Amino acid sequence: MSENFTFTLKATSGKARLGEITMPRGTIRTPAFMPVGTVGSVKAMYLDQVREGGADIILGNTYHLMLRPGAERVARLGGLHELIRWPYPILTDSGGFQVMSLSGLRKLDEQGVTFKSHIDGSLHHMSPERSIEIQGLLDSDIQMQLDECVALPAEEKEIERAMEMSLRWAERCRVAFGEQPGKAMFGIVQGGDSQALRIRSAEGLKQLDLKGYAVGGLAVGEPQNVMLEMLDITLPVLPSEKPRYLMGVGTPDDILKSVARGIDMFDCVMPTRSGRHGLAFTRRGKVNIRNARHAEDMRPLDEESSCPAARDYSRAYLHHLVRSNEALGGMLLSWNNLSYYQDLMQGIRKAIAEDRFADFQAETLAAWEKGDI
Ligand code: PRF
Repeated sequence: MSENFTFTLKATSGKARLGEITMPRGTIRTPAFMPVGTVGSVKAMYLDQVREGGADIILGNTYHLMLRPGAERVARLGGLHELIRWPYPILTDSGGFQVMSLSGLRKLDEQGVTFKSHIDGSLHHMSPERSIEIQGLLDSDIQMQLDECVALPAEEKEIERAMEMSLRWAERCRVAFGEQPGKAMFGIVQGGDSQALRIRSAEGLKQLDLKGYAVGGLAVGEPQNVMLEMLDITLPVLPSEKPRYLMGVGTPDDILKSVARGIDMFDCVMPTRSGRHGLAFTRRGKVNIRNARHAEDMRPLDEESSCPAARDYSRAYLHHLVRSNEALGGMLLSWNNLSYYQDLMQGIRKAIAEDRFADFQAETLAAWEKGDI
């Protein structure tokens, strides 16, 4: 296994890229989907299943883990990998985005962000340096800069202020991170729905010569075509030899269209969260298993799936479990959904290797649109 963090482009199909990130804890096949393990658990899943389903890397959250169990405590316990029993790569988000969406009272200025814990109301401060320090205490393999994500729609001035500050925070994070050969710190492009600001953000980050670049501030209220337009103008600015990560995205449709534009990494709570709410992803579209029409349907979700949850359990049983609020219902649907997402990524990678990504995209969306039978 590689001592260093490296990204190798193996093939392209149109703008879609097949690649591999190697680092001491493992290899990440890209395009990659990273299951979200916010508090150090991929909700309702055993990590063995997450791994078996095809995940090369999972995501953890600085915000949640600093509040509970605490970054210093995780370090004393041997780091996040040791604690949660996942020896493979972990990417941690920096905390800024979660502070904005979850914490109570918060104050954001050049120094960082002061916020109230959503757990016990206690007051905390996080600077760009402290975010990197926490991610180091967690022993995260891919660390994200602290940034400010503005929800859309927003005033251009407000988007510009947040983008410029995120750029200055990127520099501070880069200094705090220093040189760590087997690890990486990624910058985050901001700039809302403004083409000019997106380009400025990407150019500013490029100067910092980071190991990877994320696109943030999207899927925050804007229509899909705006998100895709932002990718179209941002990605050509970023260095092609570095991985690109679209944060918090998305639906299978979003993923296919973003891969088509050159995105290499994704994370999203969608497969696990919607699984816990009774929504199943299948090759033939989404199935709301709570719906009465499944009550006596003895067919599985997908008889051809590689996942036992999809193949071996009837819709009638899944319907009953979800309606009864049984934990097993959420477990089986999360398992099914993460398998669906990982199978989609595997299909994407194979299609790029065979230079038929556009056909694969069209076929996948057509089968999805034809709908459940
Ligand atoms: N910044 C960070 N994390 C994020 C986002 C962001 O803009 C998003 C936006 N889709 C999701 N997660 N740090």
